[in-house]
Amino acid sequence: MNREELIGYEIYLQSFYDTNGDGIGDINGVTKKLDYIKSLGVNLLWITPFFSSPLKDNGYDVSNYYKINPIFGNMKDFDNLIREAKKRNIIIMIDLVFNHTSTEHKWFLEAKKGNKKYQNYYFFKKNLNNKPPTNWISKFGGSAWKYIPKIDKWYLHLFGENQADLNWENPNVREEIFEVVKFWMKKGVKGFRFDVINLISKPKKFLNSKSNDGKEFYTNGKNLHKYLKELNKRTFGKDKNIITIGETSSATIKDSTKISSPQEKELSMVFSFHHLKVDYANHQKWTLPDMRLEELKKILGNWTEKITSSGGWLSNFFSNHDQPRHVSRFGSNNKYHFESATAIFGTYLLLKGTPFIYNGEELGIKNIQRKSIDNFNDIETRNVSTYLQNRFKSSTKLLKILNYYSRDNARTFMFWDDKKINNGFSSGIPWFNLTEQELKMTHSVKQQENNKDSILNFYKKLIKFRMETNQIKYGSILFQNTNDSIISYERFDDNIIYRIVVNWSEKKINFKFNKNNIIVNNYKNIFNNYLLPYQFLIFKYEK
Ligand code: TEU
Ligand code: CA
Repeated sequence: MNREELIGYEIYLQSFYDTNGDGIGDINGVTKKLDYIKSLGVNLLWITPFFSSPLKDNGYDVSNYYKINPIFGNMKDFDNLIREAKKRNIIIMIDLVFNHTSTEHKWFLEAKKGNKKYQNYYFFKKNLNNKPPTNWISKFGGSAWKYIPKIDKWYLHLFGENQADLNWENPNVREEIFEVVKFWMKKGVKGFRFDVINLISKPKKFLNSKSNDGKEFYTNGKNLHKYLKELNKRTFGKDKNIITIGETSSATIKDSTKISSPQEKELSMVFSFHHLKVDYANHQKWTLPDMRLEELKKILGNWTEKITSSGGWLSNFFSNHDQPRHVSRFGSNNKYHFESATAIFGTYLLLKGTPFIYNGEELGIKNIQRKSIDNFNDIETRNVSTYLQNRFKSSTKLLKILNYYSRDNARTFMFWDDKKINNGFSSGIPWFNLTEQELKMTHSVKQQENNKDSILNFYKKLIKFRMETNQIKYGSILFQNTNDSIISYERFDDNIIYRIVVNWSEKKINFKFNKNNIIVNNYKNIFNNYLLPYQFLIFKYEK
């Protein structure tokens, strides 16, 4: 399938569907719901990591790349999933985490014992003056180095201390990684997401950082493109049907274009995150949100136009398992819930690129509210909160910030049937606790399937429209200069123009248009001189 024709969907495995009553979503749960996924119009299914793991970061800490964690199922279940997905023309995309391994991976266990060969699989540095080798900060808070007294050395971990960074400079490490990819290719996997892939190239010398976090030394490092080319050539590059996505936070337009341009032979596309930092105050995630819509418009326009016109390709999305639920973040939880959920979806679905839906957003699932700091589940939120506690005098403010950004928001389970226990997610006790009130916050799949005016049915209708419309799949894109809270762009070829107009606010906005050109609208009534709150419109014009 071509990149233009793909509709992606991300499944957070432990929260999707539990088939054996242990409270944890599993591989068989995905297989059971393939018809649902198909009914949405999805043909590319990304499943978060299911490999052996101590689950300190919910599977992004892999201890064996060749084995399936028994809580998610076994190899037979996986083979069955691949087979059933294939019958429905759905590509399964697995999530490979190669920037780091779990500290329980056998390579790390060897290294920890003093084995030089395996120490060279990671970044181990001699202890000089009982201080970390550099001042770099882990993305989950605290120093990026951890000391092991027994061998008197420090190792690098850009994420949690149980996630040790792999040394891609070591050719043996790259060989090991290629073997893993080939193993899953042999199993018939046709899609790979590469976790934080633009962090893999580390510097030769480890120096102190002026900005104090070290990002400048390892983000889009010197050998990134070289390694991606090698990975491509040695593994998936041999199969034209394989789709690959790089998760590349903080990549530049230039690097993203290069990574995703077919002639460069690196990856098929990238996930960029700049548009999801538009509410960070002072470029800091853990602050009270300060939404800048102008910046969002600029980034969406700039990135999509520049990258796609130079041959590169983006995966477009507003939610994933690391982000707050977008309807709560950028839209409305109450009065305009339907309107804002459909408006945000329409904004990104019709962009040039491959759209990615995050499980539950098609129901309009909302953020949750933890009542106390101790109630958070996610490792990032927990770590970060310990470092933030001294910065905030009031714990109410800190709790507000944590509730806004915490990854727990994204990890709530799917609502299949509100008549059933745990909304049909599991017959047991879910790994993720929701209050009675939270269980009622959004209608389930079953209820929305039976309501033609639901968010879910709007998703289906719009996906169908995208799939049937060449100008949206293959056409050009041009953002419009709009003031106020309107996001608008055109998708066109030589004959037809579609103009997408979205009101990203709760205000009515003066805006004149011809009703006869409207082909999609998320309201029943239309006034031709203003846009209603979160109104989403598609106009069609013949050239
Ligand atoms: O995410 C990388 C990443 O950039 C986010 O975790 C980000 O650092 C965080 O949300 C910023 O505040 C990937 C995975 O998607 C994530 O789930 C993993 O925890 C992380 O890598 C480490 O593997
Ligand atoms: Ca289970």
